[in-house]
Amino acid sequence: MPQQVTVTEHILLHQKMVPGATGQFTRLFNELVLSAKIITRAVNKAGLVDILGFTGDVNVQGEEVKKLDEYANRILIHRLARSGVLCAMASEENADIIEVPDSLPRGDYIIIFDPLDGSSNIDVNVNIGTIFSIYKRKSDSGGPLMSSDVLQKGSEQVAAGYVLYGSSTMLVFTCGDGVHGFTLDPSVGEFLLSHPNIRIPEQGKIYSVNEGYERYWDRETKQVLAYFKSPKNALRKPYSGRYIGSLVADFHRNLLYGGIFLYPADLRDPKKPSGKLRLTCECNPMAFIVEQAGGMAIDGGQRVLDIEPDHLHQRIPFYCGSLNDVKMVQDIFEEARSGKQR
Ligand code: FBP
Repeated sequence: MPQQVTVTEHILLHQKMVPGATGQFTRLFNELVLSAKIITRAVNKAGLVDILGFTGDVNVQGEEVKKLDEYANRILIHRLARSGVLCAMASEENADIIEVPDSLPRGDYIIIFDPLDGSSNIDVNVNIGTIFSIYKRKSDSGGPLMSSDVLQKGSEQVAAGYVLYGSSTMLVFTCGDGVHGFTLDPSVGEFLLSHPNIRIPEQGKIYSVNEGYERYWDRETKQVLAYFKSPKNALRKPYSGRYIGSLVADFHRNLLYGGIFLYPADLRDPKKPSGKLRLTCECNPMAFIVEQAGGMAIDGGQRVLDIEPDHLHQRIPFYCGSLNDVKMVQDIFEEARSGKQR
């Protein structure tokens, strides 16, 4: 039986390769891993305890808050604040930056997270996830925290990842040295390396989009979908359509099999002209992971990781996955912008 590597071992090995590493990152990651285990326990027995359904509150996104979402958010904020290495946090569920209490030691790291992604699937036992994105503050440690410390471009991430709560619980992340997947072995309570150096196939065969919104898309976006459904595409046959409705689950499948996830801008809600997904806590971490795995992520024009966030809950159109597929989307939009006819 090959020796199995735990996630802590992997992080310690990575830390050795970082000049001047202080161990702060390992402590932060350990609290993230512990939070994932606590949330997994609640997700696994959700139907047996009073944790399904709504809390009755509405969050900063204008969405009704799910009890499990609120629970996961509370666990993450509590555990991460006790890592002793953070100067700030931000969550999809909280309107503003979450300060670390004065009573607790602080450090130079910043973490942004979506505590429970795929909230529409929570009550029906379909895969959901937690997404995280880690930065180092830019301003002087001794001085006041600046909003620019939290609103950094995705290309400044030092690490990003997700936990997938599915038939097994997986932790997939990058620290800028490739993408690695760990599976939780409940019998030992450890995340063990199961998917080292994940590479996304350059040519995809799956498209993931909520086609129910097609009538609200512009002409170019409809052309993009027509390409993936056409037998004249690079695959010489229509791609297979797969959509779970949890970004983490759709992304994970496409990362392993090859494909593209699309959440276009649409005209449904004038208040959300740029689509639904959040740049800082959903798109940036997935873009960092997919690029580290050999893929690509754009907002229909530019590289997601080059976008300067202008506020914490900014939404963007999102196209993410296999290199050839996302490049094709970029070409179709560029041609449309240059007035060329397809
Ligand atoms: P939450 O983080 O609130 O769950 O929102 C994000 C999300 O659920 C993604 O996981 C998923 O890809 C998308 O919204 C589904 O949206 P829709 O129901 O409009 O297809």
